Amino acid sequence: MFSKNLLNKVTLPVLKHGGDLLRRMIGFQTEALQWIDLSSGLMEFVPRPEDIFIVTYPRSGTTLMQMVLHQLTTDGNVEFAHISEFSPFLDRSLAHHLQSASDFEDLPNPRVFKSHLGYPFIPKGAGRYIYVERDGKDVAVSYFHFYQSHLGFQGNFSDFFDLFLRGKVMYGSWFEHAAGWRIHQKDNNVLYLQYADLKQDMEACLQQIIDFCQLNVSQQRFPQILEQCSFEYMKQNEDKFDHITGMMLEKGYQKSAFIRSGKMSSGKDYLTKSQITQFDQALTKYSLSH
Ligand code: PPS
Repeated sequence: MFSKNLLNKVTLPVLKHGGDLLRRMIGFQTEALQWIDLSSGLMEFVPRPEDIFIVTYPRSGTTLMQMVLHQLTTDGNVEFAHISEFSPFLDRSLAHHLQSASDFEDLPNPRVFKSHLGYPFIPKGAGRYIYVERDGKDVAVSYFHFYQSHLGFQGNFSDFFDLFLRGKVMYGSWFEHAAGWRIHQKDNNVLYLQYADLKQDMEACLQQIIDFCQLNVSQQRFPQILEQCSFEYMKQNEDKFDHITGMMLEKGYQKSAFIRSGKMSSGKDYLTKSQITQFDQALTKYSLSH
């Protein structure tokens, strides 16, 4: 009884606080390491004049813009496993070692990248930047839901909003991000769009994007593009766009591979003779020693 009481009163709180502290230290180190990996990846990145960067603060219409660019640079194809195949998430790929700068060398022109980087950090070259700004209050709400559904955030909206206002969220202050890009909205290589305009007048935005990227797309294709970029279409095909599927595929995980074949004796057919011998030897050794 003495030891159980001691465990409850002393050891558990020490373990808990020690664990929290360790978690925070590891979190801090992980973030620092990701920043180092991202910075070195960005230094190795070789920009091309044909590059198109879709840049946003998170939750501002990035995925919609990726789909728009995919539609405008293909014949309307939707036969992809995930939109990140077409436009990789530059910062995440580099920071998490999912892809390296040299992997991007294999992509055909125009390469289209998704990024949430602030203006000072985005690779500079002769390429084009499409920045989408969304009402900051709407971003806060969308980001709060993302933090809850994808990042295990336990607090309520008020807790999140406080962090958001102080820029203590991933990609920092929305105010700084938007202001940093807004200064460059008139630059020749920047097209500055509003999420609200994409919602209210996508046709006009399509034309602006076509002109800005010097693409050859006739207006006859607009109805199909509008349909395939609609909220309803993308919601119905969510696994082609969502964060988790994208991340899993980038990490090399495969879809529909968990409930795989469910057959007996497939090991015998799959293993080579030498692998079967190795297995049998290990089994014999294990049986002898137990
Ligand atoms: S992320 O995680 O940063 O890549 O998110 P992002 O794609 O930038 O933004 C997600 C929000 O965009 C909405 N969304 C759309 N709106 C209109 N039309 C289409 N087709 C579309 N696709 C995605 C998505 O629902 C998120 O907004 P909220 O307010 O959370 O619904």
